[in-house]
Amino acid sequence: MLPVATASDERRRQLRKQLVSLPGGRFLMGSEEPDVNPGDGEGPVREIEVKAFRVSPVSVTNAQFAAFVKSTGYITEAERFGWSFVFHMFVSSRLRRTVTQVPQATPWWLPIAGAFWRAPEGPGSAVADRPNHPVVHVSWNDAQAYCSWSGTGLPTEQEWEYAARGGLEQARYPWGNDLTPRGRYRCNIWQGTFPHHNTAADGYIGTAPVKTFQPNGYGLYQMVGNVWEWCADDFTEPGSAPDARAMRGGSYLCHESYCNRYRVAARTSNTPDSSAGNIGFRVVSRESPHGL
Ligand SMILES: [Cu+2]
Repeated sequence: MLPVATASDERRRQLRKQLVSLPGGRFLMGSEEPDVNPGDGEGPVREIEVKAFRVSPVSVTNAQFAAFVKSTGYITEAERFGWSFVFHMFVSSRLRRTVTQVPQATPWWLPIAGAFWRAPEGPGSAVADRPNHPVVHVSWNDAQAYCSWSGTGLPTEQEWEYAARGGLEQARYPWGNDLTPRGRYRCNIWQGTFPHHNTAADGYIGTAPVKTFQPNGYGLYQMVGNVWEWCADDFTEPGSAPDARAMRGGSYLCHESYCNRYRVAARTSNTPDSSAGNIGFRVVSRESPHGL
């Protein structure tokens, strides 16, 4: 008897089919720029060889994550813990009154009961009008569960940076060295005075649809800005949590006055069970596309 292909199988096949093939090669990884956050371990610049792989042109979307949840019944860590971090400007005054403690170093992150991927600003919010926005409030563990279901994996930091650079050597951004070439915005970050006034000059205060702005030389969208993307690797820089995992690309909250981690070489980390309204992920496959 032939195995019966389910709707879920078809979904997963479609997900893998959209991946972009990148040839293997050597590239210069890292940065030694002087304005780099010293503890981030971006340098030294070194030559790295990566094998051929395929990568999603976009971050995993709400619609894609919804398909995974529908077919598996998966419950994210934010749902199990009962809360997640929401940026203060997106929290209603009613919900704000329920917050008793905020993180000292980052008081703009409010722990909101009932916030999770389908209710990104807490109870009463929804993603029905954001199917093509990146899924957020997903932990590294949640991302791994999605990868297992879809037959994909999280990129290593080497793969992520190779992909993000889009074939340019040692450029600051996926498109070159100028943040706004000819006055045009190329990514979704913060404009204005962080953390209280966002002019949204790039068009967005929060997440943007995943295919916003021009893709890089490899056809990959929003490798920087929009949402942080989990990578497979442990993050072992001094001062990081003992179980920390690497994140790359920066988010819609990044601003040069506070954190210039929307450069391709920039890195940060979080613990594998952490979630927030600006953390998502993108998937890769190291299998031959002919096996689909
Ligand atoms: Cu940042």
